[in-house]
Amino acid sequence: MRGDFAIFRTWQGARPLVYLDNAATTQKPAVVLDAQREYYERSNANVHRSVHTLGERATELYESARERVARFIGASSADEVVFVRNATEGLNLVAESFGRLRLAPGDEIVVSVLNHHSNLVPWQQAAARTGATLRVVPLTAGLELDMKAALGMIGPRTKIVALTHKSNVLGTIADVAPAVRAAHAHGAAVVLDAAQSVPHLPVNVAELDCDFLAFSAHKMCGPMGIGVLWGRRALLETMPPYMTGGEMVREVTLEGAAWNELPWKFEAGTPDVGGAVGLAAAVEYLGGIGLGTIAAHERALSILARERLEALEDVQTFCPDSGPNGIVSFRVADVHPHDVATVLDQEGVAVRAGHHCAQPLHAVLGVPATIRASFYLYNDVEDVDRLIAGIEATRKFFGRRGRSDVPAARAPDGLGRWR
Ligand code: C6P
Repeated sequence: MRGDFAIFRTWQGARPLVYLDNAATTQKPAVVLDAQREYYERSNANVHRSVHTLGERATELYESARERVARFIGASSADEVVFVRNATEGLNLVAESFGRLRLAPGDEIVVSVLNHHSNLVPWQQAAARTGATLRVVPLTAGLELDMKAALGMIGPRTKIVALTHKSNVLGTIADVAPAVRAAHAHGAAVVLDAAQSVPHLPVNVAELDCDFLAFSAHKMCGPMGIGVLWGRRALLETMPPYMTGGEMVREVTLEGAAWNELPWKFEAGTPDVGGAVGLAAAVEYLGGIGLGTIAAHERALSILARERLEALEDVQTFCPDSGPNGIVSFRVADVHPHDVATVLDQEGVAVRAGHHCAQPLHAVLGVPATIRASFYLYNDVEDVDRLIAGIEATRKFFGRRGRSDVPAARAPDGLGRWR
């Protein structure tokens, strides 16, 4: 697949590029870049407001992209697919609009310690606005979502259950079915952050039976600047708009306005038409390979990476018992993760170091930061070799005992996984 991605040819580093920062954003294949370029060269116009040919062509491309996305995630109607800027905006939309509608003092929002800040901070804010409180589902000792604890928390006060489908740090895939059933039994809605699952696994909203699901195009070979919020029609229809202005209204007088139909009620202003076209091309590209194939490929590479990292004396990994799923976060004893990432970069290996916008999770893991290698369809076994060689270079650079000014990881916080 690497031949589809120009970045590997245009890279000018001393060594060939090994890109292992796919959880942050993925590279873009030629079909996506071509689709966007072709749109701007041949069909560019504003949508939903022009009767001229270009305007109609742009509208047709934009709306057919929505239909393509709807089919990709198993939505029953394209009207349930709202184009937003990214997963973060989709989650904020739900927290603000649905939260305003549904939450009152004494109500509870169930989140998990796996949640990315984008699926945590909006709920903290919603709770502060409405007087609701947050309940936080912990992890098991095996770094899985503690479903038993989740089921103990979901009850008559629960109005919203907002979970991470796949963790961007641990790669843990949450089997959310029991939580969905419990939430629905109590009349609560389930919001899934699918920023790391839709790009990497087959995801079907009908099978998941969730109520909202958000993801970003840029993590799935698509462009930056566009994402998707899928929502159950019955809920979206009752929700107030998130932003107001042009396009999202049916009629406006000086006294007030009536809202447009779904999904446009939630798409104020000129949308990212070129982005939607690029996203549709990305969906087509991934669909052509098969999400099951992608998931298996990444999993195999990450299992190998984890094994080889753990074979190194000074390395500890953070993976769930169910195995790494395309993501391996780790630490090299006594060397700060940013230093490791800097040495790896000099070796042509791009990884991310830090808290990955999941500070509460790192607090539970007992470390302020990790190094993260995240795989995608264009990675291969040689990339794992280069990662391991880069870690060897890091250990050599800092000496076996490493620098003394960086504190070692704290003792395991009841999770008991590391030395
Ligand atoms: N995680 C990472 O390096 P946006 O920025 O809106 O496209 O995606 C936010 C987001 C939400 N949920 C999860 C699980 C995510 O992983 C992310 C983005 C990147 O891990 C950037 S922090």
